Amino acid sequence: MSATVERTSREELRELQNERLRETVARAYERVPFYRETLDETGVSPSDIETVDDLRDLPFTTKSDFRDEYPDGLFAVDDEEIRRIHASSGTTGKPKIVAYTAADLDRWNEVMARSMAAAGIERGETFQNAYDYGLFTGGLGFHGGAEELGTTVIPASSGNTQRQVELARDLGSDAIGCTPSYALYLAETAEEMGVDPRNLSISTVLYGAEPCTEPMREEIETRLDATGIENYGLSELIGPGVAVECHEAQAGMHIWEDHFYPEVIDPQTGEVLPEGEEGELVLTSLTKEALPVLRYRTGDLTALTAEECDCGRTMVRMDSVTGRADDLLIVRGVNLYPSQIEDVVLEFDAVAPHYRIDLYREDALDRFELTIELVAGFAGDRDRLRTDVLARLQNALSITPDTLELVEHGSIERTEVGKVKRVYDHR
Ligand code: DLL
Repeated sequence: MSATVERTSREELRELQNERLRETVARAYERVPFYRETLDETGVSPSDIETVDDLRDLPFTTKSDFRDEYPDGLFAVDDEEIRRIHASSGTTGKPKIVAYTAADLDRWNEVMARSMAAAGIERGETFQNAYDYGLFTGGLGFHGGAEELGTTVIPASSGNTQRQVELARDLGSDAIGCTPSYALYLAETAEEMGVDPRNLSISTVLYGAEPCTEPMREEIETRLDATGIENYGLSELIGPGVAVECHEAQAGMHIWEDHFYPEVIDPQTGEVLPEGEEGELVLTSLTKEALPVLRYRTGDLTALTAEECDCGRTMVRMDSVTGRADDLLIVRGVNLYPSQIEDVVLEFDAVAPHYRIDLYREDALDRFELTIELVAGFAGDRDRLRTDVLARLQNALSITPDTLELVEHGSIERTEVGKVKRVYDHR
């Protein structure tokens, strides 16, 4: 299916989704014992699911289902049909193993090429792929899309940052794909090498795989003098290639709804929420062969809008992920997402986009320590800055840390490979 599907009418899109959903449900029911059992238990037969509106009758699939069915209990094809395996970067417990048939890989390349084109990257340009290659879906996912689109791909993978700077400079990379924290690390490394990152030819940073607040995006755009475009995805559904911002509007990420059907639910009750309300994103794959997923609870918090976008694409848009349902920190009874803290502290020009949160329990009480980093060459009044940051936190979040440490630029460890870790819950 060509990119014209991105601008099809909502009615035509709905028809396509309904048709694909019926095939997916039938496939999952026939080939995956897990789905057969859960549907039978719920009393739903595949023929009851005629349109996407009927999805609400289906039970959710969760991360623990992936864990229980480890490694291949959710696969819907025989081993000989599988062309590739990836695994998710689970921090605890077993990784989630995911599989692709040849047709799945083709579709993945297609949605990735569409994502890169929507980001404003063009055929013939040079794309530096600094997502990690290997079991993580980022590296090979972007690689396939970049080739499909017709860019020259530099398979740099993550790490080796000085060499990445040299590659970008010497080969004239037009765009780079990486995590938002890595984009900043790259800029910092370039500066240390005496290379002004704003003078690199990179004009698009296609970032994703980690949360990124608006102040963080601004920092990336300024430091690299480039446009920051966000993309979202997860291994369980495909990898990267689920949603991306368009460069025309940069106003939320278009979900490739011809392949992934989105719902947003109240994470407590499971009830489907109306458009515009924030809740947990639930996704159903519409074309996956090896690993069809029905109503997968992503754990990611966002809101959807079907309002027309300036770019002319009709596919719904999701907001940046504000946090994961399981990132929620309950500190002295107050609900807190790390991104809320990031939003507040990065408003201060004197604060660099690096911070860490440490939580301890002492005598049955929570102890909350926040460490923030000063920008290079900070010469202002630290006590004053500390007082101002504490006041803003209290004002915005009704909580202040027990200690707020201001550290010199470069003191907080950087992440060169993989996803950044900012919260250390020692409780
Ligand atoms: O991170 C796929 C990916 C690769 C997306 C490269 C974008 C770019 P997983 O390792 O399975 O797959 O992790 C998926 O990462 O459920 C979110 O919690 C988080 N995540 C991904 N993109 C974003 C984003 C890849 N733009 C999990 N903002 C997801 C916030 C994101 N979180």
